[in-house]
Amino acid sequence: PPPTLLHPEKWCRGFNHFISQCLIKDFEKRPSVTHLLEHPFIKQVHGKDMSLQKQLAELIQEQQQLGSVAKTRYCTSYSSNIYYSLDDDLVNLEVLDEDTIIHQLQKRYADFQIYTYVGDILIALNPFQNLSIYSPQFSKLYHGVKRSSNPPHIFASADAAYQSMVTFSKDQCIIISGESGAGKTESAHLIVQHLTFLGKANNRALREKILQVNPLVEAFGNACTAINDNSSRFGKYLEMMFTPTGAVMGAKISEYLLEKSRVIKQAVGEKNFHIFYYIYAGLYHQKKLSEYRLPDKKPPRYIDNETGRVMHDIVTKDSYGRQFEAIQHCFRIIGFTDEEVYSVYRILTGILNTGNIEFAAISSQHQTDKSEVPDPEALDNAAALLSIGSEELQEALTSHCVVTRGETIIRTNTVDKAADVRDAMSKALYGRLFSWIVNRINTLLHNAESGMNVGILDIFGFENFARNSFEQLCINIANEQIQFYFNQHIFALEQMEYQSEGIDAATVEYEDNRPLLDMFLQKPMGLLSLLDEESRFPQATDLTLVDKFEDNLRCKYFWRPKGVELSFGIQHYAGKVLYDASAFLEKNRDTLPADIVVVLRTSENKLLQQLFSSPLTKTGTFCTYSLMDLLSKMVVGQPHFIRCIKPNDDREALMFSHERVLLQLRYTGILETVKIRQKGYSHRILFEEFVKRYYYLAFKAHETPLGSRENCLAILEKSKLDNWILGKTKVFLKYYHIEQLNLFLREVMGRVVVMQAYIKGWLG
Ligand code: AOV
Ligand code: MG
Repeated sequence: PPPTLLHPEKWCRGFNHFISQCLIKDFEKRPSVTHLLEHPFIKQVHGKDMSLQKQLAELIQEQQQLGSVAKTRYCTSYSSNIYYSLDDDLVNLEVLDEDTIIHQLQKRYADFQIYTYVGDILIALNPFQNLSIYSPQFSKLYHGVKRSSNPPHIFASADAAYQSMVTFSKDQCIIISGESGAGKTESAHLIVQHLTFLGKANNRALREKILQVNPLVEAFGNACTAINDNSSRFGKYLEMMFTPTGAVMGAKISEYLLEKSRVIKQAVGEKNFHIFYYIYAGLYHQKKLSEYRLPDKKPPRYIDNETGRVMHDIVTKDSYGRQFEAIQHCFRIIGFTDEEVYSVYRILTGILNTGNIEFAAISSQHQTDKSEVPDPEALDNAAALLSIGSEELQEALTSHCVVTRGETIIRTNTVDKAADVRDAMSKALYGRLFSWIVNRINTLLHNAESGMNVGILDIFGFENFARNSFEQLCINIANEQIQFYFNQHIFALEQMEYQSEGIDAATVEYEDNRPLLDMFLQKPMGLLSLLDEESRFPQATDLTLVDKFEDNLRCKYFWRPKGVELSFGIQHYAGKVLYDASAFLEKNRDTLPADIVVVLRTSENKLLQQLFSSPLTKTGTFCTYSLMDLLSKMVVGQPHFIRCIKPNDDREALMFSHERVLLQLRYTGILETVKIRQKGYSHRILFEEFVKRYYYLAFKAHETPLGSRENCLAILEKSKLDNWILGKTKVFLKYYHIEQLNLFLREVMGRVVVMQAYIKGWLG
């Protein structure tokens, strides 16, 4: 059949690149459609089919508009045609050294080209300004086209994962890494945005819901830190589920290691989780503070880290208030009931009031370790909001039961102990509320039908502050594991397979962080095991913990600085970090006294009851478990990597710190990645799988060829690719082969479909 039978839209897309090259440069100004129709090229193409001509003309116009609408030079390059630029991919560099790579990235950054490929991996430099390259027009550009038709873009990576999922019915996962503030969370948002566009669900409501998930979860899980105003304080794995034909049908999130300690205390210059400010400001502006028993002159202690600052912001700026409205909107769209939302607000404000409970010592002759609540106001407020008895709460805060030899004895708490119990309660309330919200979203967005998914991993980035505590250690170990996972996929697995398949491919040396991970994770002598062990001794102190580390971790990655007792250093893959071990044991134990649980279970608030109905989590080891869980999830799907890079520490647009970028390129192993992508074969497919996937290219549709070496060879030869290798059981392909093969496949399949329609129509 003549090619005109292909769907015109598809046809145009396929020729996108060609059209831009041939045509756009012929039109200096934006031409009208009639003007375009006069162009000899269009006249010549399908001279008789006017509707196709018109579509073509419109397509060109659309492309032109992109150019003129966009303000930055980056965008203009879209219309200035020649899209295939060798600069787009570092693998094309002839000279491979740090200087050349960095120079290339710097040049592109100055030109607003924040994205660059390293083969199939995307490097994303944080632009620290809004670029107009994420509009619906751009979504259209990155939809099932060849990667080289457009400049590198995060949408192209989302598209690659999506196409790969649809073509091979296989789950995918996109792993976004980079240090704190490098742009992981923004990238994750953009991917979700583009995937919802690609997986056009007929169900608009569902699409809307999915788009609200990130803003809602991040209001509860993100906070302002010294590095990033919207720093993720938890790890998030968002799976978008699709039908076999690729329509969005649901979503699911998993959360890891929420930094609960932030609820009760924040470092200087940092803040609590966003939601607390939103709710306080929202209620302030709605004049509802008294309903939630919050003072209107001075914000609660938990959010008043820099005295006066928050109140000033709330009164003078309304942004927090507006955010509160946005969150209410998110809850509604996703499908939370009014009752549930009301319960959430009561728990949040209950936590704020809990933080204001103060204790004083009662000293009598006999008992010096007894405490009381001298001013009952905050206590009563907290109890009222949590729908529990005020006396019972006071009791649970100031005393605890001990069972010895079958007898229950009540012991009193000192002032410090009571304050610790209070804070532990706030942390537990918030942590469980957060998990409940996540689970509730999953129930609301879940779809029982089986399908495929694209998962997006966005965790907290590597951190190195002036003071680093237990939380930084957990965060940095998680990043260490992601780096290991990257190394495994990019270097280790690849090289192992060359050997076992008898292929002689040059080995690329890379920095393996396995020994460091072993130091953390090995049982029973790894750092985390030692920490858990020490957490089980009631007599242990943070000092005995550091001593234990020093005695057992005898390797070059660990050291103990002289003169500072509670401190120890770790040489992470991303740099040296000095940790302060104060409160490590307490944070790892993360215990909540049973007395508090008993009281909270009596709550008349159904949601709160539910939060504490499940058995208490085990103490310790939570860090290890969550990390393992995170990795096992990722290993399932086919990975796509996005490496975010922070061009400067001042969050300045257009500023490119040579030194900072170089450091990140070094520790992420970008130079080695470029080398292995240049020399290596990133795709290794079993003969059988290869034939199953691509037999269309060399065999007839009704044939079922064997998954043999010869048949693979036939397919490869027919598709006229070069530079591939056949191993003993696998076909070894370069990253770009996959795109070429998939394009051929789509073309052939398209032809088959058209042919069928044609014959059907002809017969019919
Ligand atoms: P992170 O997720 O990597 O840090 P974010 O995604 O929160 O970093 O990015 C930090 C800030 O950089 C954002 O708030 C934006 O202001 C800016 N930014 C990042 N990417 C873009 C972009 N594509 N366009 C415009 N601005 C951007 V952390 O969560 O701290 O590890 O724990
Ligand atoms: Mg983030």
